[in-house]
Amino acid sequence: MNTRRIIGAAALAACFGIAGCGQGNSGNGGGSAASVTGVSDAVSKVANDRDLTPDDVLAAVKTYMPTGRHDEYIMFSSGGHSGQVFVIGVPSMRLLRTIGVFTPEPWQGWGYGVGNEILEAGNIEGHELSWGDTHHPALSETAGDYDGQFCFINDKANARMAVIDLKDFETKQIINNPIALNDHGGAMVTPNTEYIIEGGQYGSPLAGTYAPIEDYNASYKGMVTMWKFDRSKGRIDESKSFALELPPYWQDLFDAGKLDSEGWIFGNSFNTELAIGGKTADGGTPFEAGVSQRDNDYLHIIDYRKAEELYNSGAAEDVAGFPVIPLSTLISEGVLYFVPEPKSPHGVDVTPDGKYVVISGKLDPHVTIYSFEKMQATIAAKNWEPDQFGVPVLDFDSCVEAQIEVGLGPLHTQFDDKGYAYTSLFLEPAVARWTLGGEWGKKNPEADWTLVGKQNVHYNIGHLGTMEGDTVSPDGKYLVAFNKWSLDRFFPTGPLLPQNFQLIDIAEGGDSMQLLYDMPVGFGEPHYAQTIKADKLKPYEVYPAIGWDPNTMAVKPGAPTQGNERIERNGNQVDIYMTAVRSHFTPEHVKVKEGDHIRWHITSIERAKDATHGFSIPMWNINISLEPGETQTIEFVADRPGVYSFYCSEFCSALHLEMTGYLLVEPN
Ligand code: RUQ
Ligand code: CUA
Repeated sequence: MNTRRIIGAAALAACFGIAGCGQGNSGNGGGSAASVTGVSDAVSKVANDRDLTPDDVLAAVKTYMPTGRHDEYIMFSSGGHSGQVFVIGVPSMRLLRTIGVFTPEPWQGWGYGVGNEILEAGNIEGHELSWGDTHHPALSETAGDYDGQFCFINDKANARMAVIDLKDFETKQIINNPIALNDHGGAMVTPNTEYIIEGGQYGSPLAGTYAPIEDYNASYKGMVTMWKFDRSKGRIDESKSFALELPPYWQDLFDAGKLDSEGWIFGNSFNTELAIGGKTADGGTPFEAGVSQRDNDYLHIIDYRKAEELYNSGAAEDVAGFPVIPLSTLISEGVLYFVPEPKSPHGVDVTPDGKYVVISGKLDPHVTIYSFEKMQATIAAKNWEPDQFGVPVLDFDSCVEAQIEVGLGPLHTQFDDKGYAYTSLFLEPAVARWTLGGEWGKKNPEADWTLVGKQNVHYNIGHLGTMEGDTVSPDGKYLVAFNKWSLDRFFPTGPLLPQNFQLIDIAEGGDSMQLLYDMPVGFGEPHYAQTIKADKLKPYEVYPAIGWDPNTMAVKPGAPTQGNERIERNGNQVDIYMTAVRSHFTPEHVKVKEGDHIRWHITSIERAKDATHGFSIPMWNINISLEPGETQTIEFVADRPGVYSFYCSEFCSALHLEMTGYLLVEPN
């Protein structure tokens, strides 16, 4: 017999706590009770026909979003190799928006007329980069809580950082790190977003210079960069940013201290072996083995406020035009400490109260929890031994609060509102739920620092994210597992399979997690996501005024407006002032001469929500999106004579196909 088919209406009704299935509720004269009763019978039939269990039906009810209703949370996910950021509603797991960041994105015109200067600012020494490997989105914080204003994201591949303004969900800035080769430990923010942290990854000579790999210990460096964020301008201020030189261990992730530990940042590292890889025949040890020889690596404990003072007092040295505080200064001034951490660590996560730092070693089945207070006492007591670079290595036992065996391949940890922590277990693969100690530990009934439950995931989980899980007041409620392998979960799309975001209900305590939803992710390998309560976001519905420049977030002086559309010629410089509104461009004929330098200014004079126009000039690689009020300027040289029809590429109105015109390039 098919065990699933045992569910009858009663079992299903139990799934709908509100349904009162079979109790009648007659006489109520319609409204919800009567109709829900009816629905339950229908649901019962569908569930039987589709071979669904009561848990399946419950999961569906918990995630289904009726038309017109909005999700409670909004998740900002890295897009991995796509170089973008994806905006996803939780719990429905519906994709709401792609934000073009490091990679051109045609629908928004990102790189096709919109944002070109921002993308070009990310080129490296004249080399155009048309992709990035986005890893860790970080939402801006005020007093340790997401404030809904900005989102930052790193490009691990090319050591770049981007700023997205959540007023219009568009990228406003991309900066290159002038001294780093790649970054992994970014983006993380300090509790008031004074700084965006960008740790490096693989040791390298600073600033793209050359040094033989045999000189690794002396010439290769590690580093972490502190990018100063100017909230009023909504930009990173490079002139107030600085870096710290670290030993050439491979710095991995970072996290900022909060509350008790505010003013400090914590980063882990691997390859404290200083392995340089290479072939065994040449006396080398391949990286995989070489970087895993020691039992411990080093958690980096950094007093960034003290580093900031040093930078302000001129203690930084100039490396390729960028201020770097030398390692020797960090040591002598008491800015940098280490504490041993278990084998090949990966995640480093500060608890919501800021009192503890949780480390997971990929090759150790425990999470190790360090007490910030104990670290400080150990520093004060000078209970340390120097490492080979002279950095004080604090005594492990004096700093550790607890170790919990959670399972195989622990990576990252997140928190909820009930004093639980959740650690991803890459190898099992599962999510482990365990209890915190201290005041936060009192929020749940179980003993402190204890494993209380596990939830299998499918498969090979990397990061995981709870709702507002990196803040001083996480909401918990749901957890999303960011799984790297999906294997059998979806229809196989050839040998390249989607990743799998799995939504898990964590609202109840104890061992009661429920898997709710699988979201196939077919766009690169997203690493991490942060999720914010939707009502904290206050995006524009339309741009505030006609002629709005999203680059400056202000009205652009001289932007085309209705009634002053024109074409101005000055030698071979031609300025076109055009407006767009349903369903025409003005002017519709644009006549220029071969070789003219064109500046095409175009404003959408729409004020209606969602009345977006596109503006495309086929054959010229131009395709932009004009949201209501937006103005853009496109520049190109009309070096090909001919007749070209430009058109609106967004189905904006019944006469959308008529929203067109001619660009006539007269031959010389
Ligand atoms: S990390 S591998 Cu965030 Cu686990 Cu990039
Ligand atoms: Cu405007 Cu189509």
